[in-house]
Amino acid sequence: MESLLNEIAHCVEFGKIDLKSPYPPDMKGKEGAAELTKKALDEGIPAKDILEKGLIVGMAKIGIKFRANEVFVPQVLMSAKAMSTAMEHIKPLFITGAVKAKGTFIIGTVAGDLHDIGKNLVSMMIEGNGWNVVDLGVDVKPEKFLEAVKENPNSYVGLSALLTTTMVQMEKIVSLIKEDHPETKILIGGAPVNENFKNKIGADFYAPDPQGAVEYINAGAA
Ligand code: B1M
Repeated sequence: MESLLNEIAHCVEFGKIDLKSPYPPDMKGKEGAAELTKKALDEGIPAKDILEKGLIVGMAKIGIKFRANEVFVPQVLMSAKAMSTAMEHIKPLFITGAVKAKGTFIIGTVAGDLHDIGKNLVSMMIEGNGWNVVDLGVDVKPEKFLEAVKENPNSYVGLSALLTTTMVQMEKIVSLIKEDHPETKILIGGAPVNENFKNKIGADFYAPDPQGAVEYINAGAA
């Protein structure tokens, strides 16, 4: 069992999606995360173990490498694709209750801002870590964040901004959410924001990268 879970983690870490995927070249012709996840389920390995000891382990490794600049955006995207393809086999078990998400994470790029590459990476890393993600997309108005919080009590909220002209939206969103739901934890990220800005607007956490966001919410869920 352990070796199969290690193989699944390896496929996710190196972005090996399935048998027909030619990437990475040294794994061409081999089974990928999709087939191995199916095999593990067929062998009776609990879905929770496949998720926590296989898929999530692979995503965590790629997140750490990305933070250390050992890999770049394309590799993270391949890992996320391997993870999400494998998750197609696991997702039905969420519905039956055999696997439980760690919690819900709401994310969006703030109003006026259309940049979504960084936001998507954060979203994928968090989903890959066993969270239910509600991705509101780009150009998200403060009221839409509030609505999502109401619909998903006890969720974390992640705000992304790439423009100095749109980062100011974060302050509005934080105060709107905190007014009605002071217990909601809000984390922010994106190139123009930093720790000082986080303190100024009353957000709970500044994550410079996706791994930082994952570690923060995982610590809260522990
Ligand atoms: Co725009 N753009 N752009 N752009 N763009 C920047 C951001 C800019 C720095 C370029 C420059 O001038 N040097 C500049 C902003 C300047 C400023 O505000 N100080 C800029 C500008 C000015 C603009 C326009 C205004 C240009 C124009 O039309 N005159 C316009 C605005 C449109 C709008 O949003 N309303 C515009 C448009 C665009 C495109 C549409 C062409 C395209 C976006 C495509 C898309 O996202 N689908 C684009 C792009 C691609 C860029 C650059 C080149 C790359 C951004 C990116 O995706 N980086 C960017 C310059 C640059 O960064 N070199 C630039 C890769 C991505 C992985 O990094 O998003 O930083 P990043 O995310 C990181 C971290 O920040 C963090 O994790 C990610 C992974 O490490 N992170 C979080 C992000 N969100 C997080 C949330 C978290 C935690 C971590 O928790 C919740």
